[in-house]
Amino acid sequence: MAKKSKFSKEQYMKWYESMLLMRKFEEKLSQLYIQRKFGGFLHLYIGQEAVVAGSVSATKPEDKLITAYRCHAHPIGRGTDIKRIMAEMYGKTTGLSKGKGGSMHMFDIEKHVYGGHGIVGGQIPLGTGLAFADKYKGDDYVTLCSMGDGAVRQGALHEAFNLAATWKIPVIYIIENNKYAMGTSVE
Ligand SMILES: Cc1ncc(C[n+]2csc(CCOP(=O)(O)OP(=O)(O)O)c2C)c(N)n1
Ligand SMILES: [Mg+2]
Repeated sequence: MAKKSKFSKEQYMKWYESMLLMRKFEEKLSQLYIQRKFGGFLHLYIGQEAVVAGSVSATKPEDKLITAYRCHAHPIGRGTDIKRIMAEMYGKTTGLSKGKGGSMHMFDIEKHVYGGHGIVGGQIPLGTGLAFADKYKGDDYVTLCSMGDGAVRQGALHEAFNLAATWKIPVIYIIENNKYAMGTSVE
């Protein structure tokens, strides 16, 4: 007999809908990029959608999200209008970052999404600082600071982890090991 899940059917449907929207949106981005409709970089989150869908449902809407350059799914998971994400891809002023960032720099402060960072590991001390601010102000929030496996060799990671542990900063570091540091295989 199948083991009964502790999650409701509605919850599973929410996760599925969220992941499907992320997937379809990025498949469209991929087509548009090949057609050279917009410039810059395009790093897709295809295959990793469950990480955002799951962590968003496990946190409060005010808890902060910060990540590297694979950042289209994070605002989608928080319910940002995908038109604003698309506008950002096209460099329009109606885009999430006023068209100044593009694919790697999606920010939606109202939804507590703090980017979108192109410097590998750059978001680690920044995310630690966001979480420190909450602790300093006495707010009961947590920051989810995501990074790729390729970011763990950054010196700033060790400094940030050390401070987070010493000062008991409310931050959760999520390391998404997709077996590649972008193009370089772990093997
Ligand atoms: C400080 C810094 N060094 C090098 C690069 C070039 N670079 C871009 S992506 C990347 C690999 C990152 O791998 P990972 O963190 O695993 O992310 P993934 O692309 O696998 O999601 C590197 C070295 C960079 N952007 N920033
Ligand atoms: Mg990686």
